[in-house]
Amino acid sequence: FIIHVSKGDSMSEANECLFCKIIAGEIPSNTVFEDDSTIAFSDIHPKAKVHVLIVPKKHYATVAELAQRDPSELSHMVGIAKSIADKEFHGAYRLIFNTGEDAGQSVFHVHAHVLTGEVLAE
Ligand code: DGP
Repeated sequence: FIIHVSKGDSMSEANECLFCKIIAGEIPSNTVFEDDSTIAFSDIHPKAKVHVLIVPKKHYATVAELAQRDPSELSHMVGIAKSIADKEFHGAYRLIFNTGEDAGQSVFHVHAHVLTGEVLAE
């Protein structure tokens, strides 16, 4: 059979994308926040005491694409990061968007890494 992939959906969301599967509930995750547009869950390989991934439910590959196509979602994600850090570590946190394979991006569905919960080394 033929899978029709529309322009912009380079990753077939249902079939290929790991984070789309987590959003769909097909793969379990430790969800710490969810609303209509966004989900946040614990990273499977934590690099700090609290390491959460904030993920838009709509599939965008990178933060650059998100900033162009849905800037209000990007600022919503920053607000969620702040509220997680307010709860976990008096509002101190590190927010990272790995962008491109050579910068360490391994999942091409945009996500913000929130590192918090402890004093972070440089
Ligand atoms: P990046 O390398 O920036 O694309 O980050 C991808 C992150 O996703 C990485 O820190 C590990 C995490 N990760 C990969 N697979 C899973 C999974 O199945 N569940 C969860 N919760 N996190 C995952």
